[in-house]
Amino acid sequence: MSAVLQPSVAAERKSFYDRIGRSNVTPLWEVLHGLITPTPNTPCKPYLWKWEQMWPWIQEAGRLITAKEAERRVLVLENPGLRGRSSITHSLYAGLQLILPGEVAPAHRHSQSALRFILLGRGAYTAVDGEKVTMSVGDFVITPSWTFHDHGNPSDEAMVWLDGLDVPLVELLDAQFMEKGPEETQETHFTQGDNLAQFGNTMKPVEYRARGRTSPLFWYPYDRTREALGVMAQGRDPHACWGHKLQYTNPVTGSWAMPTIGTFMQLLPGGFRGKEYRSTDSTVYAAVEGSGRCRVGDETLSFGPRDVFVCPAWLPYRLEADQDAVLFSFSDRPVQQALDLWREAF
Ligand code: GTQ
Repeated sequence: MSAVLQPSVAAERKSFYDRIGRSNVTPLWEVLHGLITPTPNTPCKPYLWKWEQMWPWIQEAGRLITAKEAERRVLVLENPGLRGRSSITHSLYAGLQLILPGEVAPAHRHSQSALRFILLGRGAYTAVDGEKVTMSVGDFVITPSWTFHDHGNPSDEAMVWLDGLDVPLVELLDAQFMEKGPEETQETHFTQGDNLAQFGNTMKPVEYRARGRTSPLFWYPYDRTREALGVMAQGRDPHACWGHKLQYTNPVTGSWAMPTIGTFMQLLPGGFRGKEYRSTDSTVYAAVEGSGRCRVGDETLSFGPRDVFVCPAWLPYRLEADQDAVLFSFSDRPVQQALDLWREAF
């Protein structure tokens, strides 16, 4: 356009933009097509973090700083398209947290919601508002918004989990609050049997009153999830795109387990060759069992246990499995659905 523009007109426009710009005013027509795009224009890129590369660095971090000193000893997984922003997708944060035997990560609370997905070890705990759960590989654990939480590892093994938080989303909305706990570790009782008994059996205590949208069940043990997927895989055909896939729910409402982060577990049967899929929620995957590939854009991300990878919004991808593969995943789907923005295509 500017090639055919008369130099005098171009100069007049420029001078106009400069004058109004000094008062914080700008012409829409110069930016419109970058703002309102035909399809999502995410800065998020596909990427794979291999466990075999991460594990030595996690151990090195363990030698360099204590959990107490760091407050949270986490290596942040930064999307290559979002460097410097502590983001794995445009709306979500992810990191690998290490807690060594005998360590404590002190209590704090924040308005950001957090999930833990356990990658390595067993026997460390997280305490949420005075209730403590011990975690094992494959468990999904929720820390609801504004609940005090500390982590500790009384076991004799290192424990590593994937943290997923809605940090960038809460930042976008300027709704961040955070405070340290009155004590480093909370007075707690172990609760997991009790929590699962109350909310993990398609029943709830009659006196239960919800305090928010987050699931009152905050520990989803892997053995139950894995068994469910195994039974489904015996009795039915896999979906052409996603195999056998379950979403974690709040058992009281039937809705998402967390208000801002959708969480899923899926089984891809051995030999599975998924059809192309895309959705507007950029998705973080963590492999639990088996191995396979995600073909996304012109890349092939080959995953095995404990690898983490990300599929950006609206970019078509296909999932493949060698042996039975189990994948945990999370995204901002609940937020998009609440706002009538979510789309998928396959
Ligand atoms: O465990 O509370 O990865 O507050 C980042 C911020 C973990 C946590 C993270 C956090 C936490």
